Amino acid sequence: QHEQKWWKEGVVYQIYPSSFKDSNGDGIGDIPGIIAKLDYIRDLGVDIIWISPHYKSPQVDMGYDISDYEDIHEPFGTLEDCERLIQATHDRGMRIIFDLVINHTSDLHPWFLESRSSKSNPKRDWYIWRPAKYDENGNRCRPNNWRGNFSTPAWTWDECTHEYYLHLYAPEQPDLNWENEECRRAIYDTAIRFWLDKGIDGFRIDTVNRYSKYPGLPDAEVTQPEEETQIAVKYCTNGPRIHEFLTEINDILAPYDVFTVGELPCTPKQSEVMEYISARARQLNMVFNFDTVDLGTTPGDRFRLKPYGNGDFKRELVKWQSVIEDTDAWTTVFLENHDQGRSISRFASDLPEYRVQAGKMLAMILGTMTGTLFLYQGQEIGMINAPLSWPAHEYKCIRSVNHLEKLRGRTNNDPAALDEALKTLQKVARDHARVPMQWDDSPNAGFCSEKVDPWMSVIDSYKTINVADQVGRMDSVLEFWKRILCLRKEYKELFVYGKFQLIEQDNDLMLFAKYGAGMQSLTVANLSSETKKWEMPSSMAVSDMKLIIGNMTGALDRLGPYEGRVYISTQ
Ligand code: TEU
Ligand code: CA
Repeated sequence: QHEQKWWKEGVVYQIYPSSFKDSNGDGIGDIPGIIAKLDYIRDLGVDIIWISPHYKSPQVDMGYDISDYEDIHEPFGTLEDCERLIQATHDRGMRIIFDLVINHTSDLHPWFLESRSSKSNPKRDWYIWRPAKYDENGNRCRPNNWRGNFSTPAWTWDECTHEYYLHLYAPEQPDLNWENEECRRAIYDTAIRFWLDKGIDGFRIDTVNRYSKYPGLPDAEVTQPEEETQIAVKYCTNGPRIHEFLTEINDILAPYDVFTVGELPCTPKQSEVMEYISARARQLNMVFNFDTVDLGTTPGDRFRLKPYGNGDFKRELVKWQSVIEDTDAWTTVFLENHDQGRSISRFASDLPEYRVQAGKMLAMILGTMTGTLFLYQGQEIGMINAPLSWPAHEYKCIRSVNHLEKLRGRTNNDPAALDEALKTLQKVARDHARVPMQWDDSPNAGFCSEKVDPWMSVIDSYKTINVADQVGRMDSVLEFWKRILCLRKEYKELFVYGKFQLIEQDNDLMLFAKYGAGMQSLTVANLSSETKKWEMPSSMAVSDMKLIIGNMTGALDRLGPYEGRVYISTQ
């Protein structure tokens, strides 16, 4: 049994500041807006909030491009507002964690401005600079063939000093050189210690496995010969020094009662993940594995979709449940964040006749799984993706915009190709999570004043899917989530810390048992729109298994479309 900790049993709620709540009528969410909604969040049953980057930033990648770690993005508020937020969260008995984005900075960070100013600048080596290569015809070439995460080459030529710099994301997000010790120390002081001393309770660590690059930065294998650059995941993920760096970070955190959750993209291998999450290894308290949310996409090429089924969904979702069983590692449970389409749309059905059911069904699965549970703003009311009719210009995320631009260039603006791309974006674009939070059915969904345009369009579904409609209405997704979170706390030995066992019946049915503190539970869920027969596993006595929550009232031995139930036996 795992040792009990506040950060294991606490439910985390992620807030995307730009899109949560605008308090001053400029169409952009802000910190006072978050403060105004803290009671709403607490009433949900949330224990910890995680704020996506609120730091000073030119917002090329929505704040994941930081130009000052110790200051606040102006439209979000001031440093005092931020201190008030920390205080107000604590006053309500909740905790708060911040995003730690230290693989790269903004190209407008003073460190990079200095670094790029001359080859002899003391901060030159704080970023990754390389001279050009030349081909046989004397043409200038990039140092290697890597492609960044947003469809563009990973190197940008700098006219000032005539060298290239590396960026795994946008050109405006130059990668810091973690090999440089002075640079690391500066990161620790400003991005980490500064905020720990302001009393925050931990960090969500952005793209945590990419600080250490493969020595020599070799060319990646050519897997897409039609492309000018290649997927370089292997050479910039889980590099040789990463655990040394994380040990340094851990030494800083050790005196504080805080926790870390690291983002671990492109790392499906169990042995590799264990090096990050085993408690003995003292690296991170837990990580986000991407196995489930990356389903249907290609590693390193988000918009190359491939088909998958409910069998794959189940396999990936439960993968880390069994891994933590016999080890000293801890894990996370989540289906949404600011980089993902909405879970109802991706993994169930957002058709009007099914979406409420589906949202509750997913809540029962997630709410009874072992690990720290993370919810993303809007998930609690069952928000869904923007519709297929959404025009290209509504997509604002740099990854979507670059993808469309590249495709237009390559296909000579072929409308059929654009249609195809929009279909892909409608499933997996990050934009679906970034539209304004749907508070009520007034014209801007209660996110901002009706007199301004929100920075990103609201999606029409706000008229039927919104907080005001759901609060206090017992059949709503929101009230359902509240009940689930209560049950999760009431039976935490079972739902948070329990031993997990998957039970196979129909491919479209997800059944799992949990065991803990002498109790057992059974979660059953129909992942399809067809009615399915199921059976109580023979190891469980039907008479002992009490139904504690469900989203339909049908026949005992069959499950309607997206129906789910949770049974429990306390004997
Ligand atoms: O994302 C890191 C990252 O690599 C993801 O794009 C990941 O591959 C994907 O979500 C897998 O499903 C983080 C932030 O979450 C993202 O918003 C930033 O754009 C990125 O880092 C750069 O800071
Ligand atoms: Ca505002």
